[in-house]
Amino acid sequence: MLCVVMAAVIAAAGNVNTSGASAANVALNAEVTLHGGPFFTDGWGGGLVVSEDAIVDGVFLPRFNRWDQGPVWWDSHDGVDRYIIIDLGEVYNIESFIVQADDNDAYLLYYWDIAATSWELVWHVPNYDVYKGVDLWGMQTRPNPDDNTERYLLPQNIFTNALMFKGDVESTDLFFAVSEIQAYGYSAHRYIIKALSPSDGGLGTVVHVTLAVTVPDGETATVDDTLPPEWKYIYGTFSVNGVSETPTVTVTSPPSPKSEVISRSLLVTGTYRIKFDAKVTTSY
Ligand SMILES: [Ca+2]
Ligand SMILES: [Ca+2]
Repeated sequence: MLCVVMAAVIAAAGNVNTSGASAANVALNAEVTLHGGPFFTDGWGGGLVVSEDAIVDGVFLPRFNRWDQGPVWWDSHDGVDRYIIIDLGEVYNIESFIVQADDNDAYLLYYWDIAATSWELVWHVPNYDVYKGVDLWGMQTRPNPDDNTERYLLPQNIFTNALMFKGDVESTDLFFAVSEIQAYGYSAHRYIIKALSPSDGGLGTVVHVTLAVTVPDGETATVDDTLPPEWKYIYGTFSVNGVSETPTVTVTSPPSPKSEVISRSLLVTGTYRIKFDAKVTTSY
């Protein structure tokens, strides 16, 4: 029997948000879904129906644009709890936001706390019905209606893969609208790729593979172990910190020789010891 031990310590959290690197809008073209009740109904009449993708298309409407002529809008006079989910697709370290929404409402922007598995408020987007003594109307950007590029900087970065946006029913005329949500940050997800060596076993050998990975605070990882083509993963032998699991096993596409890739995502900070067995099925 042979053993292969590999260690991977991924970059410290502080290295993700390297000073000097510019944060990108990580919500751009993300997947948006509308929930809780009908949108684009009632209102003032004559409101436009638009794609929910308008919220993340990177485009602001002209300042003072009418609330129901271009944004995603909803009428909450029926008391139904509506909300918008933005699925970012992977985990990001986010430092700031910009929102363009109807002036005379406050809004609640939440993020999905991966470790706590709950929605947490990240920005209570202010009501700008009156801003700096001026009575505004229509679509207005927060934090700065005079500057669509100014960002609301969080007191501390968050680490998330999804956002939720709602109207604040305590501060509104119950006609809500949003035309743009931007989240500025950095990818916090690392891919750890390990290719095992054919020289670690001969024909018929069962090889025990151990991979040690430390995921620091503020990051997540996907570990991909690629077997040599001569090896075959032995099902039922995969464990993480001693607990049996079923990993994601994929086979690399042709051309031959095909290899198996054994994957596990690590979404919570910690130290992991991943073990599995493979058998050498072809001589080389
Ligand atoms: Ca937009
Ligand atoms: Ca309103």
